[in-house]
Amino acid sequence: MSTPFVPAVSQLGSAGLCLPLLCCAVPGCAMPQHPPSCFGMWLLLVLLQAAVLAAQLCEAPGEAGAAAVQALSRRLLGLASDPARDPDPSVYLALRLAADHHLAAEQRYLARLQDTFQRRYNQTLQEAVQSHGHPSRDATASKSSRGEEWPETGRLALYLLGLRATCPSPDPGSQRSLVTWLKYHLEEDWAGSRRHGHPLTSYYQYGLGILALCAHRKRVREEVIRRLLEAEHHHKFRHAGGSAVDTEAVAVLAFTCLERERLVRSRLAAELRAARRRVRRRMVEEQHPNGFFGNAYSTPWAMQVFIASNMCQLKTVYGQAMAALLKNLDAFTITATMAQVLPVLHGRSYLDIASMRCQEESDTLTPISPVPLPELLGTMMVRLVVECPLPQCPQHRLYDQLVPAPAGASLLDVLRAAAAQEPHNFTFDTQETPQGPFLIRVLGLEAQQRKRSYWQLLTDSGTSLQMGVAEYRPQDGDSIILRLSEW
Ligand code: B12
Repeated sequence: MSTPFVPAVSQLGSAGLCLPLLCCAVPGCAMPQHPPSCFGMWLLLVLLQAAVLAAQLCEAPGEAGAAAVQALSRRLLGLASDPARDPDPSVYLALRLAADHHLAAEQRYLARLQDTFQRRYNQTLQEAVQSHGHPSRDATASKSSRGEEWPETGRLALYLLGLRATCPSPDPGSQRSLVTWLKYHLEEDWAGSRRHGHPLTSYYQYGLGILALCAHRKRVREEVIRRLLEAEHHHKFRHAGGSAVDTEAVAVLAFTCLERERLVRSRLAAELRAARRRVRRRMVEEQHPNGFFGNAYSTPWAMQVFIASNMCQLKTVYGQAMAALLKNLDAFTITATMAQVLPVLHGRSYLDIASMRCQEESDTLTPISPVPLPELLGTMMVRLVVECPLPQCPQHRLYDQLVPAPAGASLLDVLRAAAAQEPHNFTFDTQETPQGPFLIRVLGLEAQQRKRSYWQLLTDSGTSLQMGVAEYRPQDGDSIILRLSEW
């Protein structure tokens, strides 16, 4: 699989690159004999060649790997072409970071994203303050089902990263107000973290916010960066029921960007470098024997850290993770997880967004439609348990019933079957998210963002499920626990 700008460089041939190098090696043949523009050209070529080699070293190896990655790219394009699905900036990023493109479809997807975000952020921050006395959060913040409002740090950050990956780059003037809004959301998150000990959204979104501002070469207050650094240092990324890998990786990408773009003073840069090494070491030490860092879905994020540090040549570590992903590609069935895995399969990290080259993008990708799952015959029996161990709950176990459902049904179908069965004593609600339907209420008890509570999905052995209700398919005889937990 080749990167889009390979031909331009390789046409110049290795001789073009080797001559100046040879010249440097010969006594008396010093570079100053060459005019500075020639040296600049030479340096550019070396850097380009290095970038090409880096992406090639990091991408899925072999013909079979390339074919599997292309099939996944085509499936994501198929899903992205469906106008019934809300546009998601991560999907656009995955399309842009791929080796092959469907430029017209990408353009259409961008237009849909712009429509969504521009409508949300049509007022400048200043106008919003003037008309409401404070920024009108209605237009810009996410609302929970009960109308609680939260900063939209992560989504806006992903959208701004998407704009940075657009070819040709959109007019910077049009992005100025979005950048200001992102700074505002990040500051709100930072203020929240001082008040509550954690950002209002999450450290994952906080990290994305810093990364996106950095990719746009915007400075972030040192105090805001230090908050993320301290959180990493004090192991605050891990939360109940989840691993820290995804968040650690996003934070390290942000740190690497700040260092690379020289947006921080040298002392802080040294601390960010140390954090990057610390996280990388931890990832290597904690890599599972099966090759994953954390689980299948956090592994692509960890791999981005190695790509961004030019360390995919750590063959045993990176190669094992890549092999594990290729062996488990069928775990990536929904647009959100496909979009997170595709960049690394192409050997790219989100840091490559800051140096996208628009020339010679290959435009041959064609979409394929999702294949419907084969229908299984018969029924299965699933035991459904609802637990509420928090102090505000009336009792610990609130529900425990056997639920019959069609074989192969998703957990969501099982919940629907439970709600439909006599004596109608089970109720639940979900909220649509880019990751799929998120379970927010069970038996009238709502998970609250403000209290950082959520409905955790577990097996009866207490293992947290790695998929959401629409994606997970229980087997006959399984027990599933829905537990109101804090994260
Ligand atoms: C933070 C986080 C959470 C927080 C979200 C709360 C919050 N206010 O931020 C909490 C702890 C509640 C959470 C819960 C779960 N999570 Co979670 N979460 C994440 C994480 C680290 C970041 C998400 C984020 O902020 N994205 C950025 C924003 C801009 O994108 P977004 O799509 O708008 O994000 C929202 C939704 O994604 C939603 N959300 C978070 N997790 C999940 C999981 C599912 C299945 C759904 C439908 C929605 C959802 O909350 C986000 C914030 O509002 C991701 C890591 C990753 N690689 O994506 C995992 C991740 C998305 N979560 C995952 C999982 C498995 C879960 C759980 C199913 C775990 C469980 N067994 O209970 C539950 C969801 C159960 C339910 N009630 O439906 C997996 C999903 C894998 C997959 N196949 O889709 C991920 C990828 C982690 C991983 N590496 O395994 N999660």
